[in-house]
Amino acid sequence: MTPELRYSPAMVLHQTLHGPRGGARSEPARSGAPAFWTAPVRIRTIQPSGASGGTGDDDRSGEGQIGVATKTRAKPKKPSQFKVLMLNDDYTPMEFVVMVLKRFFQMDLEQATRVMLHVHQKGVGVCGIFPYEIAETKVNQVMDFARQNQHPLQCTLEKA
Ligand code: TYC
Repeated sequence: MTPELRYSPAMVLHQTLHGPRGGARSEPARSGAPAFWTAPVRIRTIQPSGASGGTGDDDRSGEGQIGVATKTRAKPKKPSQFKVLMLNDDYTPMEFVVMVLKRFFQMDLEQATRVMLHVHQKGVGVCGIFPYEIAETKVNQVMDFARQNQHPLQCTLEKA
């Protein structure tokens, strides 16, 4: 028997819950992946000898079969980011666009003016990058506010 394959049930359970060294989250991520982006883990278990009608030997007897079980740890989804884009039009007043950028994207006057002028000149510009639900909320807030003020200002989102 290979000594390093002899794990107690408690160790196997610990590995299943916490990963090979019990501290995957606190270890520096390999290959530059974010800490929450965990790799599938391989765990080893010791199976009781004989699937049925075994001798009753447990893994301490040295007679138990060595089995390899693979278990994929639940991998938390990396939140995908979305750009909120502002589109140019010929009718919305520049002052209104600046007000929108200040109000919904927490820009100061200088930033908001720069972004507004960029959109005015290029046709489209990025107001910010957010997780999907926040980006969607911002788009709705901008569109509602523009509609209430009878401006045709358009805002949309795009995967970052
Ligand atoms: N082009 C508009 C004007 O000349 C100003 C404007 C800028 C409108 C940015 C929309 O997203 C926009 N009044």
